[in-house]
Amino acid sequence: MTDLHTLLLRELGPDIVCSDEALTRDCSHDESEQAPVIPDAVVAPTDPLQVETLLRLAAEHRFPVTPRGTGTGKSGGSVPVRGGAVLTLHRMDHVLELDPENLLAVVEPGVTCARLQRDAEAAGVFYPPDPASLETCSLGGNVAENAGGPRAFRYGVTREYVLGLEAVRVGGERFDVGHRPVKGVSGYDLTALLTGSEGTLAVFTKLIFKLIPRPGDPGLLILYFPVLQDAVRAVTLLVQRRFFPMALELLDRPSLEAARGPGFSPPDDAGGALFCELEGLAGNEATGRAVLDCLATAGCPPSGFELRRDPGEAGAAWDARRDVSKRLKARYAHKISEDVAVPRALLPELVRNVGEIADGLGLGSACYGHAGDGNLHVNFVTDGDPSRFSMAVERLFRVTLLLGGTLSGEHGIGTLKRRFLPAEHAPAALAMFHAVKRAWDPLDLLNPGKIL
Ligand code: LAC
Ligand code: ZN
Repeated sequence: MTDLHTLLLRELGPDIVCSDEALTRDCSHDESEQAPVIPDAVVAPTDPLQVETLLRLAAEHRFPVTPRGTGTGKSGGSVPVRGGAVLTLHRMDHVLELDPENLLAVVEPGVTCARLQRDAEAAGVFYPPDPASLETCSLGGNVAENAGGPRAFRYGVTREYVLGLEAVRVGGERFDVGHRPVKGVSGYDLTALLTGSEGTLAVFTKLIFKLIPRPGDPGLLILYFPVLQDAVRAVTLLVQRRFFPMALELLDRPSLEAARGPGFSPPDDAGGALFCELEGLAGNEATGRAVLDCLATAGCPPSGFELRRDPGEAGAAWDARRDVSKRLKARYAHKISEDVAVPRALLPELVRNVGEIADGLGLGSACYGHAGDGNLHVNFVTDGDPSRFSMAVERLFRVTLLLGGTLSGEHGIGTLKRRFLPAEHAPAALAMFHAVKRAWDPLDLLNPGKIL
């Protein structure tokens, strides 16, 4: 038992300070390549007052605190790399308000994304953000990472839905930021600053989300292309011709092979595919035909397609798509996964470069994800020596930035990409990042070792 564990046990009690080895091990890692670190103590509050107490003690005794949702992050954001306490918010999981009249929901940070989606749907409204881990990921984590997902293409990322929140700073002070009306420009937008701050500035204890009216039931048009470059080109062609599906996702051949299973069997000769989610089942056939005509006219016809209107069949394909990351990991001895984004029309350039980088270093690659947003999960894979991954990633980032892109579309910087931050941001911007961190957490106790 560590000294910190003993201190916290005395102050917060055994219901809140966990002595369970399995939970402590869970709190040592996320879903990224970041190596696990066992924390000195794990605190699992059920009430904001306990969060206040922990963050007051952290300032008094100067120990690090790493906030955590359910550990589905992809950049090391919730790994306690400097030791100290992990603050796991999974027990604060109440939906406090669901208000279809005002189109808003107020929830605690441990509520899962899927739970809010289901509650919203039952009330006849819609919460669009849909990260692949939606069944298990927590909304607190979604806001901390500004999570995306396929539907960000039409509806935008988590940021667009956070109206306000309640947070606690190191020292234990709890306060509200933002507003409940959909509009509000009173003071600096601290809600926007905290969204995507990766748990480095404050801990969320309550979240106010905007909801929207429910769209028509979706169907899924899957387009198969003979070569990957055609699938990639089709993305911009469709957008240029004003098609605006709910989601527009790309899978290259290795990703299609990983996704293959009982509910999803792509043709063997497909070089790439697009998942095009269409709104309103009644209009699906007509829209589907219009998409196919449009691509044929533009000289980029798919070699095959499937229209899945049945929710079970569409759901099976989406399950396969959401599982690609895990299944790729299982197929290769080593995989490193990146999350770059470029202006959409430059995706063909990005994909061409990924192929060249992988070939040049004798690695495999797999690209899939949110092509409609110019955001691809680029994976380098090998069953041999993974030491060339770092060179591959450096080259990938160089190309991405030359194309006017960004290091991370939705997974965040965390521990894994922090050394590359100066490649993307000017010294003056980095100095402002540091100044912001100092203003909120001068002792660098809250989620240290992340982003900066
Ligand atoms: C996905 C996760 C990895 O899109 O972001 O599958
Ligand atoms: Zn993703």
